[in-house]
Amino acid sequence: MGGFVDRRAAFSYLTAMAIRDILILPDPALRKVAKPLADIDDGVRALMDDMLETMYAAPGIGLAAPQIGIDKRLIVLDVSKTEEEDEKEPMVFVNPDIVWTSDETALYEEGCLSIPDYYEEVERPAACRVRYLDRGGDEREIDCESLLATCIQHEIDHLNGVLFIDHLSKLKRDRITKKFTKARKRAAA
Ligand code: GNR
Ligand code: NI
Repeated sequence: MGGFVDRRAAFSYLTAMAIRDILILPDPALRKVAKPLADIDDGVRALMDDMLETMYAAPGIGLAAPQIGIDKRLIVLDVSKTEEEDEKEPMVFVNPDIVWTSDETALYEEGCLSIPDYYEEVERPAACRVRYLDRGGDEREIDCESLLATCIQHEIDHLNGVLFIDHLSKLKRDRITKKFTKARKRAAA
C-alpha cells in the first residue's frame, strides 16, 4: 500500500456507491471519539452515499461513520421506514451537536447494527434540537421528536464512542459485551 495513491479515494467521483462492512462490538473503533470534518468535499459526499447505501442494505434507520471504521463526525438517517424508492427520506448530518434536550423523556426499544439481534428499551430525552452542517456545508438546525429524536441521539452517541448498551444497567451491558467478545474470539480461532 505504501507509496501508492488510494485509487478509490482519488477517483471517488467516478466510482459507484459501495456497501461497506459494519464493525461489530467489541471492535475498539466503536469506542473512539470521532473527529470533526474540516470541509465537505466530493470525497465526503461519496462517503455519505456509501453510508446511505450501507444503511439501506443492512437494513437500518441510521448509521454513524465510526460503524464503518471512519473516524469522522458524520451520520446518516432515514426514519421513513419505506421500501418505496421515491418515498425514502435520506438525511445526512456533518459535525452534529445537540444544542437542546427536553426534560421529558421517552422509552424506545433500540437496536444497533454493531450489536446484531439485541434489543432493549432505552430512556432518552423525548425531543432535541441539533445543529449541524448539511451536504452543501451550510449550518442548519433541526427539531427532533419521537423516532427521529431517539435515532439522532443514538447516532451522535456513536460519534462519542458511546453505544446504546451504555444506557442500560452494568449487568446487562457486561453480559452482552461478554457474549460478543466470546463470539469474536470463536470467529477468529
Ligand atoms: O437500525 C437501527 N434501528 C434503531 C432502532 C431504534 C433506535 C435506534 C436505532 S439505530 C439502528 C442503526 C444503528 O445502529 N445506528 O447506529
Ligand atoms: Ni447504532
